[in-house]
Amino acid sequence: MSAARVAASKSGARSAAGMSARAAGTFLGFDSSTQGLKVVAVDEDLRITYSKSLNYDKDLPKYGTVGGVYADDAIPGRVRQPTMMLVEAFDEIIRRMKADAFDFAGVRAVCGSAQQHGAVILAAGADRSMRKANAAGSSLAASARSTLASLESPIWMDSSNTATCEALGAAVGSPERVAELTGSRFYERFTLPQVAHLLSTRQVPCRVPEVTEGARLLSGYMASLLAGQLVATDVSDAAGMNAMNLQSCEWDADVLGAFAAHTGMAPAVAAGFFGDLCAPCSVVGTAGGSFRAASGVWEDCRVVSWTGDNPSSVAGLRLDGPGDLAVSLGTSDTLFGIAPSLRTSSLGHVFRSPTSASDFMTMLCFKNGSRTRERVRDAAFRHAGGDPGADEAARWAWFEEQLEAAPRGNGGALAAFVDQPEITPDLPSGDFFLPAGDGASLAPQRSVEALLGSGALTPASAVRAVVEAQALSMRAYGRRLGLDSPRSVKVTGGGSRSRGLLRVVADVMGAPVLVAETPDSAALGAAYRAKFGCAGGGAFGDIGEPASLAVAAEPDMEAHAEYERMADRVPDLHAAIQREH
Ligand code: XUL
Repeated sequence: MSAARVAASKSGARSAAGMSARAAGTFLGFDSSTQGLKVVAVDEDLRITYSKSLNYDKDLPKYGTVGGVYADDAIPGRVRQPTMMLVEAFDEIIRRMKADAFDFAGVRAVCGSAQQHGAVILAAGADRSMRKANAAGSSLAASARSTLASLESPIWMDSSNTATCEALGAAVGSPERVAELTGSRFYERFTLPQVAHLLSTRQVPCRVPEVTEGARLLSGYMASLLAGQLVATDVSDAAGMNAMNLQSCEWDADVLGAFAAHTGMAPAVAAGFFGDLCAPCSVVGTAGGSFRAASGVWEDCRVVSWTGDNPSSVAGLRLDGPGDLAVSLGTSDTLFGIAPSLRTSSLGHVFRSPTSASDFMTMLCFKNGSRTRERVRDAAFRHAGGDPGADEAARWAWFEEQLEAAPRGNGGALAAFVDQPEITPDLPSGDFFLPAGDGASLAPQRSVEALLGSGALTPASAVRAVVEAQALSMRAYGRRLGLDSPRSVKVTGGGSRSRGLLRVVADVMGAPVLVAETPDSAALGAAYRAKFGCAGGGAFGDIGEPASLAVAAEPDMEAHAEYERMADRVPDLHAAIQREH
């Protein structure tokens, strides 16, 4: 008899309730994102039975984050998150789930996703101290505390390490070569260049293994937290580290050699610095003592390897094959799909698939997503004399009206709105406007306020310009990576609530736009992956058919032809911006 059954027979009424719930079976998916933590539960038929979310700024105010992060004005490009905030969010959400009488005893497996690339830096003896705290049934926060060599995690928004990327690039070879090896050229936000920078600038002690034991992706660390010990990292998220060889799914010897040389670490130590790797959706453990004590899950509840939010959305949106594209409209906007063939490039990324050991996924990430839409919306709203006390719902309703009011294509003018230095392609911060017409040059005004003030933009055309600029950029660069002839585009993330925006995406991509039942496709994908992990083999599709996605917009092919001509000019606009800076 298993330990779990023994526990069940000893605990009377709870065991009876627990066993019936277990027979029904629930699969739990978390999404530890930049701005908050979400959870979605599905039943055996993949129906959503529960969801909950919390927001770091509002629900864990003692950390004083803005948009979930600390942006450091003293060091340009530096963006961090307090690691303990990410961890405490689990204790908090579990408390709230229990207050809702969520039936943890029915959970068969748990999986999750985390914002990609972010790292947790481990203190010496991390695994031992995590196991010890779990044996004592301490809170998840207490089990994490002594595992951390740094209380802050570098995250995907950080771009303070350009010099380190250049040094690593010079050591390994051209951007194309690095992309061939790892799926992406060295990008500032990727884990290995982030960690190399922290160690080489001594922001984190580089005494390995005496003081610092290693580093893990946020996804791998969160899975460890639930399992109560350090567990292996899923290859689908490890591909976002610039450390793994995309073909062999092992740490790449050339890249780790450059990492060791850059940080002064012994090569043998560097080889073990990022821990073990595992195939997608591996069962990496069962619920640890801290997770069990906090929630009441059974000790045979499986923990399935976590992945990144974008790969998890591939699972949540059930992308089936080439031609099935997805757009995620969140803090960053991403365009991704199953790769038709393995084609790497120095712009964009190739990851291992989150749902199959043999496939790949292709992705482009645009740093300027929802926050940029909001900034342009607010500037246009102010300029139009909108009520400064208007809430978010009223502002978005106004945004929708303005989007409809401006003519499609803004008469052929192009724009780029850049809060955070953009990476697809590299663009400096600023707002840029290129009027229509041959030989036109960039407007001298470099902020949306100044463009509105000069009359180059009206409130309505500013709203349309930001939506079209983002969609056209996806189209222009997506075509280059082979994401060119979509059958359909599945849209997820907060931005998928805007009907007008979905229509622009349909017209720009020239394909029907589908939206999911929940905008939380990453958490949903994690719940599906939890079920797949339990199945122990077969194809992802075998876990069952989820509710079908609804068609939210059909493309107007005349509009599409117009947008195709505009998309052809987008790289020229970006080249002009780069030339002038
Ligand atoms: C993807 C990326 C972002 C984060 C956001 O490469 O950096 O989309 O995953 O959570």
